[in-house]
Amino acid sequence: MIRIIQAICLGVLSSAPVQGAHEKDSRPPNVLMICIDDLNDWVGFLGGHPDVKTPHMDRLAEQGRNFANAHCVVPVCSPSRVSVMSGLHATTHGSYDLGPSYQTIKRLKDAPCMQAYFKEQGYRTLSGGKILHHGFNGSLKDAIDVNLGGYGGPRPKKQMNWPGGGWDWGAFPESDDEMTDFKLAKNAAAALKEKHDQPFFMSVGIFRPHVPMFVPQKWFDLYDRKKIALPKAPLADLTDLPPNFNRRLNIEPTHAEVQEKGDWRGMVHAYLACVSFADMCVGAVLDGLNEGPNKESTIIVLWSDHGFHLGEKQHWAKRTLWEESTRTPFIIAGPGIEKGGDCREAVSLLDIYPTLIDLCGLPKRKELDGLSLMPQLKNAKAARKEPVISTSYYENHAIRTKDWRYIRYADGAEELYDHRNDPDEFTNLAKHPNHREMKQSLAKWLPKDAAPEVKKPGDQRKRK
Ligand SMILES: [Ca+2]
Ligand SMILES: [Ca+2]
Repeated sequence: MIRIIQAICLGVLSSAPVQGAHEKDSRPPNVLMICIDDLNDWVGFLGGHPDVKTPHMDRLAEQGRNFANAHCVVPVCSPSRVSVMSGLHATTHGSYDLGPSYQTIKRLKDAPCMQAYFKEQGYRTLSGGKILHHGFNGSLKDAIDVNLGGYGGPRPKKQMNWPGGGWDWGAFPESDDEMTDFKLAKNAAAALKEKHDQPFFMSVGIFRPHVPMFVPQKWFDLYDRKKIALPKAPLADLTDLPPNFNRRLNIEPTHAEVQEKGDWRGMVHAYLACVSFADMCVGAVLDGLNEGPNKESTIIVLWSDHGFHLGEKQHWAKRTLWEESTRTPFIIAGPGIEKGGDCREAVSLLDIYPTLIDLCGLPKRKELDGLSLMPQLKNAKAARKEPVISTSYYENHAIRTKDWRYIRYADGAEELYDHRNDPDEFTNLAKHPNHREMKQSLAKWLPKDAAPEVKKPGDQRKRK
């Protein structure tokens, strides 16, 4: 019986490209969601670094739609993930920093996370690694049927290359088999090789390249330390920036600290090594899918929670409203989805939830803030009706369209970049009279009634 239902499902999917709604009584497609922590555009299919090696993700991008201009909601782990999973913008739910968990945010009390919604619709949910920063606990506990494993580790007993804290890096441990991410990938692959009596929603959260940047030596050996390109970070780039952006709240090292205490080239090398290791883990998960019975009936979505600076604009890590912080890899592939053809329209990670609802033919949820990307899956050049809004801390926003980025900070300071000829965002055009109209048209999209910040109990730090 199951085989018959699957056969019907395969027929429907293979003959109906990007159909969306499945016919009544047929089985909807499975979902395999892979998210990667702190992975910026240093992947082959986005061209963010000339030396990076990511063959597995590159192949996936070729097999589906590569959203080459995708941006996070908030450029830091927890609120980015809360936004993706709730389908609601930070300006709706009010979490702008690491503090509160999904379960404790009042505005999300009646907002089912994606896994819970799919489960409600008859899906079996499997999940492992880092999906929500604080995990599926409390009221979210029932959202997950099968736990595929945790994340993090292992770490060496002594610091290797950084004086102290979480920013250490180096060749450790000996083998991939000791890596938590690889164990998770193997668990996911094994589950993907099985037949499932229900449609499934599997989420796999790979932790590297998040710091500490430890992976086995062989991943460092993929790159020639002396020859790898360093990011462009001219000091002169800073002269046209407003001086105000939250640098005092930044918990990451400054570029000056990295150069003084550490080893810029070594850390770029370590990040590249971690990206290639994460890519191998993605490959292991996809091998499991390809070798099992679910290949033809599973939608794949891959994304990262935000970008990552490695010295650009003299900055490290995330939390800024520049391209390095907000741009993320984002691919949708699977049965019926057109192969190849990059989408250059600006899209948001918020769009994942409504798009998966449409691809799986589930009842729509009108309260979601994102837009379904069905038009862009059918036609890579289809315009998204609205620009994408990224927010970092309360009332600081970036508006991104296909060609422009406009930033407005809480104190009114502005930046404007033309991506057609300035992909590095070196030249701030905000004060240029020729671009006043463009600036005004983008400013119209600034959120007008952003939710006040929800803080973790006891967190009294001021956010302005
Ligand atoms: Ca992250
Ligand atoms: Ca500049």
